[in-house]
Amino acid sequence: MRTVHRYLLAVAVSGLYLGSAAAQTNPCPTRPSPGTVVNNPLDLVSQNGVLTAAFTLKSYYPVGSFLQECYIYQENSTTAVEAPTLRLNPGDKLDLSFTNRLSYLPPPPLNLPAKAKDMSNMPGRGTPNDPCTGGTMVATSTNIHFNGLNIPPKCHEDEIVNTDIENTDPPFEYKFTIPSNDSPGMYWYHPHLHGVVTLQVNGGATGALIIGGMEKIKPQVAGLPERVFVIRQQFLNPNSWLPGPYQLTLNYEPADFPTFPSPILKMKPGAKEFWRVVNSTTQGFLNLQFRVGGTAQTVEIVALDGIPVQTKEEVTTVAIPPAGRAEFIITGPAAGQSASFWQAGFNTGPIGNPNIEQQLAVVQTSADAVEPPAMPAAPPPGTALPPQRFPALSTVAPTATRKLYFAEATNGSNGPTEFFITVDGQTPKVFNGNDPPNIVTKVGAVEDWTVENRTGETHAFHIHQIHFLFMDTNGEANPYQDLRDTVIVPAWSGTGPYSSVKLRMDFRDPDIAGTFVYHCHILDHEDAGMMAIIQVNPK
Ligand SMILES: [Cu+2]
Repeated sequence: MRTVHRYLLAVAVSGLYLGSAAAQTNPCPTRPSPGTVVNNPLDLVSQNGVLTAAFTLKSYYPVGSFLQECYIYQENSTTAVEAPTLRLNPGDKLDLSFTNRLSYLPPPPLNLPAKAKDMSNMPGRGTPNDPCTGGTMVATSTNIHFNGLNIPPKCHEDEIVNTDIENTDPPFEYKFTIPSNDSPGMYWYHPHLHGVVTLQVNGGATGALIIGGMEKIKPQVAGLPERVFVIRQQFLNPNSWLPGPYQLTLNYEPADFPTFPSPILKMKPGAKEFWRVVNSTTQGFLNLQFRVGGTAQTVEIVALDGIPVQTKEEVTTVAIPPAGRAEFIITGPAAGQSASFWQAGFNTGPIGNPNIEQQLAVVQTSADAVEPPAMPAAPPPGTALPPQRFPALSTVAPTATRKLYFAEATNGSNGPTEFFITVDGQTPKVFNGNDPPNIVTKVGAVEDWTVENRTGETHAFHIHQIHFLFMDTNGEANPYQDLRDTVIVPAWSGTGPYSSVKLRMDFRDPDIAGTFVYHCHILDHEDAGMMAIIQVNPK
């Protein structure tokens, strides 16, 4: 039985005031200062096929500054860090013990009448105090989504519609196995409880997850220094409902030049490096460039959304929607040349929010620069490739075709703006986890979906549990025919045919049977209703 969240506004408001009236001290590990060297996040590496770890989620909201939400590893220790990178190999188990200790003092401005109203309409949830089905959601409720992983949509694995973890004991246990045929690549984790996702991701509760073995599929990365970049976005209004000032951060270091000096990357002259970037912003579309002497350099794409690319893909601008990942090889500047890492800016359409150009980091070269650890060596020639999922998706005949569309209403009955993702022919409705699924299919299906954008702003289509073949945009073939779990759906100009993307969805894996979601990964849109449910029945 499906249950959903009730968001009782009165409870939520009173729940904001936890603890005493005394000023809160910052429980989060200190974040790096502007203008300092950028380091990789701490790596937690699986041992003998298991990665065991414990996180505590805490928050801090200093008056007049940015909200912080931190996944703390080794709390109460001098080596406490936030949001380490989880590193596992195909077939490994993750055993993550998670404790929610969110409290808001002072409360963040939950000035979202549309959201609150949407959620207050939802029926009550299931068994109280069972994080898998029940309890009443409050502002400090949370859960974790493992973005991009092709694992079961089950409680304690990767289920986010009903899983609601409160600030109580005992810890909640996430336990799952990385499929043995999963691709090496970059994934990420973040809260995904409908209604508070924007708030919590805005506070920085995000981290990377890397499945090892890229050098076995893409030997060109073997031995290269490996950098892990988590790009986040923080709004002064942490719900970022209204467009306002925001700051990008690179591994938590402010990337806000010229207000602050830029983050620093130390490199050896001419060094080739393997960069792994996750866009964990709440709503930022990134056009990444590595510039030498002011000119964007060609970079070689190795993987997108955790899946190694099929064909040679060389670009000067790496476009990543919110939630997307890009892994690529850069060649550093010669001694004496200037170089920098940029968000080149992204036009999100006539009514989209600004995504302005921003220098993310500057490179300092020296022969004795300390580089990050290198990727493993390539396997000996002739070694068989590890098994890969989504085989030959481009040649599979689809079992069904569907059309979906993004739409917005500015005069809806539920608030100033409603956000929808709708199956063509159904009535547009904001997300309600208690509604019947919008799409029902079964294990084994391979479906071609056209996703239209009927609005004047860019959206980011994302689906849980699976990847899809990204076939075309506005009828133009994607030259790389790569696999994604998140894709840019361009803004519609307002005249002529709607903008659209065509995707081939792969529901062949029996392990992903169940109920899960697809949505816009602009998190404000998701929180405001631009999400829907698909049910994949067992074969
Ligand atoms: Cu959207």
